[in-house]
Amino acid sequence: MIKANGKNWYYNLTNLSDGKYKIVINCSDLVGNWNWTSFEFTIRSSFIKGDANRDGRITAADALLYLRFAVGQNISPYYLDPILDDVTCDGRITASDALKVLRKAVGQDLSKEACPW
Ligand SMILES: [Ca+2]
Ligand SMILES: [Ca+2]
Repeated sequence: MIKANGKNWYYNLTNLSDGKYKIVINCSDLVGNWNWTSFEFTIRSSFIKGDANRDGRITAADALLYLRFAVGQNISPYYLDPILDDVTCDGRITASDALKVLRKAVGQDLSKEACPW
């Protein structure tokens, strides 16, 4: 149910599963002039940075998903967020992130790097 309080509108989205969502709002005034806006958000009930396939472990499979994402391949049903999943502290997912995930997967100590993990 949508609730309105003056010009502020409220709608609760509940029981969402993990994933990326987009909300599109279409609005019109009294004479039928239309405008619209949209925004995206991500829901994650549990989060381990580097765990691209969300199985609770960081493995070479995760590094491969990072690499596939970095080169523009569809990794559905998985997804990576350039901010949340970034492991190289540059705000994007690149092959460097994939390599760092692989290094983490094989147990390398990454705690003393410029972007510690
Ligand atoms: Ca994993
Ligand atoms: Ca990065």
